[in-house]
Amino acid sequence: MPQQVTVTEHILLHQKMVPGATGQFTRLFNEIVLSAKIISRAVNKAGLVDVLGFTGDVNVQGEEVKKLDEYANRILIHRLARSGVLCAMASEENADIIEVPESLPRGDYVIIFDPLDGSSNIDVNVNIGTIFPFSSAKAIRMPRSCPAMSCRRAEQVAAGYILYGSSTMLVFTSGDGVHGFTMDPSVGEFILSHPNIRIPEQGKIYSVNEGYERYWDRATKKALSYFKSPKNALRKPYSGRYIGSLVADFHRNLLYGGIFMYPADLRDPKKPTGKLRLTCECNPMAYIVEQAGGMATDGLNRILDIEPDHLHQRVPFFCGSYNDVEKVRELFAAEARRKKNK
Ligand code: AFP
Repeated sequence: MPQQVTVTEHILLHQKMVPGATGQFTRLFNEIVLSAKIISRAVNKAGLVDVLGFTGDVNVQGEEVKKLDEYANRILIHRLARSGVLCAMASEENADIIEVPESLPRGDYVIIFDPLDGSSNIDVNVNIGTIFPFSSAKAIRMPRSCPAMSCRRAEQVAAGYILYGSSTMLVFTSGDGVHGFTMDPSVGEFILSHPNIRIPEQGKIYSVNEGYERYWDRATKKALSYFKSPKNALRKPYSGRYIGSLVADFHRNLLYGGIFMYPADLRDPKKPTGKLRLTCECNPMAYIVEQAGGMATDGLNRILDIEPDHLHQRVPFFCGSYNDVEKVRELFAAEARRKKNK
């Protein structure tokens, strides 16, 4: 019988190797795993039970809240608050920090999550995901006023996502490589299926909402034309693939090689720096992609070096295979020089 390592076993083995480990990380991770199973069950039954459609509310981002979004948010808040290891948490769906009730024990960790990313795909049965970075508050100044501050790479101790796709997968890193686990529904466990994921250095896919090209800056337009040109490093045009669900687009590119782009655009004056949120979307994906050998930038800066100035800050995001993201950086640097010399 093949050896089957569950995610819990994997985490416990990891805990044994960390001197002075208190078990808090393991506890928090177990709550994430349980939440993932509960959300996955609801996602799999969507269409049969009353979880499709809108709640009628509008979230902090000004977006209409989907019922499944709200369900996933409630599950995560409920489970994580009871983990006993958090000093603060925040969700993409909530304007402010979510307090752990006084009656519950607290610990050294901070977690920010996007409970159900890609929610516009829910009602049409297309892949969606949950994203979570977490940080240790021990090593840093108390971040209660802005846990976003604690989710910079310097303090980020783990990041991962759950992809609700043709199967449910949990992919995460705690700083020693990226590992993927696939849910075996017959035993209700995530089993190690993709140890030590490495993103190909040279990609062959670009993922971007090309419909908005007319609103992009010059460097982004140049990047797109590079990826579509037969004179690029691949010596042929890249394939365009875009699901519109960050977790799914990211996961495909992580395994096959490629670049995901959500650039700044002038479409919505309220979001001139793009759509994706630094703390709960870009930071965790940047941490994962770097651990897998790739790169993530806003065009000029490494994503993990950007200091968040508020919880729901948005940034332009270019993430994926090393050579592809490096090319984007070169184009942005050249454009910055051109502007300076004008
Ligand atoms: P929704 O949660 O509103 O579907 O947004 C998903 C998302 O945040 C991210 O998962 C996608 O990559 C991106 O937005 C898609 O945005 P566009 O629809 O503007 O391409």
